[in-house]
Amino acid sequence: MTHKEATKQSLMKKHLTEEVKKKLAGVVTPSGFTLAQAINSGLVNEDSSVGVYAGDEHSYVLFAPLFDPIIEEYHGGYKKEDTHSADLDATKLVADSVDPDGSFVVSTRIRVGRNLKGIPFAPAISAEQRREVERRVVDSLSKFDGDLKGMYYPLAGMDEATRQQLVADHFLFKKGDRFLEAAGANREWPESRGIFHSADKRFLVWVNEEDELRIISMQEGGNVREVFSRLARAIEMLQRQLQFAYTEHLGYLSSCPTNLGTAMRASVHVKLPKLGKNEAKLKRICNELKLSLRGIDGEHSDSKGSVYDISNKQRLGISEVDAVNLLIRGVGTLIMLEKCED
Ligand code: ADP
Ligand code: IOM
Repeated sequence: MTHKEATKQSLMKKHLTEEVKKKLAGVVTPSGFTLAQAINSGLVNEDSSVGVYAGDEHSYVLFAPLFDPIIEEYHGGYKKEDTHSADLDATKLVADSVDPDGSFVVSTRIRVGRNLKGIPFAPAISAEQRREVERRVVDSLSKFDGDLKGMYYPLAGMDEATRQQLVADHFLFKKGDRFLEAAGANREWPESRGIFHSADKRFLVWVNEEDELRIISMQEGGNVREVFSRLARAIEMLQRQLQFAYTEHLGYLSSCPTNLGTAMRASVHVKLPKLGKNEAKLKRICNELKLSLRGIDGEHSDSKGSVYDISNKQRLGISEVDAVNLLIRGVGTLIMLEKCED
């Protein structure tokens, strides 16, 4: 089953009623972002799962009649009056590894999204603001040392073979993503986009993709405690230098409502040859475990060689520790089921 075959109606289409359309017609945020821009990605891409983007932090307030029900449905019933809190204490994880036998998990990756306070998000940012984001982020990263020390590689001027290799090795974002294109997030490509990474590529930061920062920790195998600890250290270092868009209700603000709150996606690439024979059933099991199923090349891709990307679905109203513990337990269950299949 391909990604496109598996997609149902987007949350945007489900919640964009005639009443909501009427209420939001003519609403414009201070950065000039409109409802038409917010929903364009979902209208152009029939296989969107959510289909809506925020242009700035005001979008979540001004377009609340559309965003609130989407947020509630995606993030496990999260309500208007709920508040979000963080917990990045790696000692609270329930295990060191998602795969103690080391037979199923190929690699583990945890990323968080962040946007700078007061600057519009990718769909509404100007070229000058994007340059400012790049300058401030790269300046902060240049102060990192030890295992987090690295170099920034701007996309503009990067040779095509290097770029393609970084994408193929799962380190770099894709070029020309059609969902981001329709959201207006690919304007002036590739200006002010790039990737920072440490020498061993276990710590990486994407600059100016779907969010202004994607802070990433990854490594081969299943040692999730190591991955999480490295990420927590990096976030703490960046937080000392940069102020991120944040509210008590929505946590860290992101351009896509799926990434609010922790803005964290903790994932494993896991080999499931037996369960993978029935992808519809595997997807149902993942849903029950509150996990998302993706293909091997990121969102909207298909599995290759029975390797799947499994991650926490909910990111808001749950702490970072809880999100990763949910992954540890869920992947444990999947591995157990895989072993039981004949
Ligand atoms: P995001 O994780 O930022 O939401 P994607 O789903 O598009 O974005 O994934 C970005 C890249 O990270 C893709 O190349 C994907 O294969 C890679 N990736 C995700 N999880 C893992 C993992 N556990 N191990 C290795 N690569 C991974
Ligand atoms: N995060 C975003 N890329 N995605 C949820 C798009 C979609 O399928 O709607």
